[in-house]
Amino acid sequence: MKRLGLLLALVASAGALPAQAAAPLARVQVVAVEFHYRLSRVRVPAGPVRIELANFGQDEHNLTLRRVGTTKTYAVPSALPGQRQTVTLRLKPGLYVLKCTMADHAMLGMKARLRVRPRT
Ligand SMILES: [Cu+2]
Repeated sequence: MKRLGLLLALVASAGALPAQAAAPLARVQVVAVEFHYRLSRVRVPAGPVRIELANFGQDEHNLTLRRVGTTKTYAVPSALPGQRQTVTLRLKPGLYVLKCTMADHAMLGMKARLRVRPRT
């Protein structure tokens, strides 16, 4: 009986460790209409971020993200009117520029900024 108690204590403490170490998931919703984005928030902590593109417009829209000073571009697949697309990215601290790459949408105003701040 003593051994069972010890075993249960070990299992309980082992199970608690990963939960403390994992960074919580941040979420951002980006609503797309002609021709701008509306973000649910403009700042998120670094780490895993779930981005949902919700197309409330009448044209097809997509979303790309690029951290200022870098060349890597993350892409959220395009969404038809009424559709949503979701991706989960692991973002480093910095300023990200969001753009729609459909036709001339970015030039017409489909641009936004997202600040990813260091996790404290
Ligand atoms: Cu667009």
